[in-house]
Amino acid sequence: MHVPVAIIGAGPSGSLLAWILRQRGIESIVFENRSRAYVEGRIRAGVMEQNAVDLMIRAGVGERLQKECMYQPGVEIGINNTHHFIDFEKLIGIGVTVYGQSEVTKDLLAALDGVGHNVLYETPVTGVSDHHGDKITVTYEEGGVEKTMTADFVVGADGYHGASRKSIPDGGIKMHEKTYPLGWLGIMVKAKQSKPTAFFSFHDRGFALLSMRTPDIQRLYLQVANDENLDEWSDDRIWDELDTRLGTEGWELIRGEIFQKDLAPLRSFFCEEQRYGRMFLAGDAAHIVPPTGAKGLNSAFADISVLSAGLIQHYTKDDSSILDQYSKLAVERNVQTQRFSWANTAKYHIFPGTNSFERRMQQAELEYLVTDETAQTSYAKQHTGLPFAYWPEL
Ligand code: FAS
Ligand code: PHB
Repeated sequence: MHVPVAIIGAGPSGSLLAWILRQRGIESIVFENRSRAYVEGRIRAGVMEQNAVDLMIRAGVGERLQKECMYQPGVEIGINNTHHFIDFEKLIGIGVTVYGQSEVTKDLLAALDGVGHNVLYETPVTGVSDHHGDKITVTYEEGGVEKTMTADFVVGADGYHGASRKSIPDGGIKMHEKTYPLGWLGIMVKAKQSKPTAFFSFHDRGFALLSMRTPDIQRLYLQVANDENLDEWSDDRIWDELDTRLGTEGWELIRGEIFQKDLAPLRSFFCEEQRYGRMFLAGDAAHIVPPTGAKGLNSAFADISVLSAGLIQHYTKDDSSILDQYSKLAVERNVQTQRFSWANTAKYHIFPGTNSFERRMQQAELEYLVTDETAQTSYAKQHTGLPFAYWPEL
């Protein structure tokens, strides 16, 4: 069996790519390791840059997003229990959008299902070979039977732990990685909003973040150790700690039923190339950022915007000029996203082993941010997102 494009992973990257290519009549097959329910049920990102929202709308899968999303004109920053609003709208005329990644994934998989697109769930890819051949080969397991097929191109959209990047021989591409001695304890809560926008808080006891999914579902995070034992965190202990790190005079954090708790270790990782022969890497398969910049999903969509533009041009105009720039353009944008996420993580978290001088300087960094309009404008530009180098012709 042979297809033009074999996509590994039906997360936001893989499913959006399959959908966009299909709009232009380009055939693809999507391999997904897990069941559809599992993929849709994963709680991850929640903040979308305007470019990511626009890409969903242009691709014709933005209807529910536009109805149910929450637009945020800025963010609130906390510095040891003082609260400060940074008004992105006033500074640069644009804000961010809250719409859960699980909702994005549901919309994309429903759209693909609606047109009977070939998404093979519970069908793990176990290997990729002939990267530099006339055709590239995918080995996968279907119903416990090992099978192979070929494609013109493979897109590795299978996340950090996927098979695609692992199929590249050592030294095939350069990679950079940093793991932080930090984790985020995340909770999903049934409660009314306590703030109109996301609220990032620096506190001597550690970082805390208040975010949301809907007016009635809140998403909150506490900085903990990256190997924290969640059993030691009762609901009351979590709420008390959130109150301590987020609280201020005259403001109340509204409590509610915690219906999910999770722990995410913080990591920075990226590849210096996002192409190896006939295989392209996109999204978390190529780069991971600590969530402090809310960039994970948005960087994935930036990759898909350029890659889909390149594949469409290749198949509809027999011109590979965009495709040949994909790796360079994707890495250029991602390096700046890495820098913002790393710098934000350094600003807000309390690192083991830092002394009072270093912490005072972190606080001073934030005090400068909340008092200087130039610094706020730069922050707003980075938080709302860098441009997409190319957009698919749809
Ligand atoms: P994904 O990891 O979403 O999707 C890859 C898909 O490939 C998965 O469905 C997987 O099952 C499948 N797969 C893997 N191996 C396979 C194989 N061998 N064969 C077939 N399929 C295979 N970003 C934020 O901005 N804010 C957040 O709060 C945030 N929280 C996060 C929390 C966690 C725990 C994680 C891991 C990430 C978080 N992110 C967050 C980042 C997140 O949003 C990612 O950037 C986003 O999921 C990237 O999407 P994909 O590239 O599609 O990768
Ligand atoms: C979220 O809503 O889950 C979220 C928001 C902002 C971040 C990270 C996560 O920086």
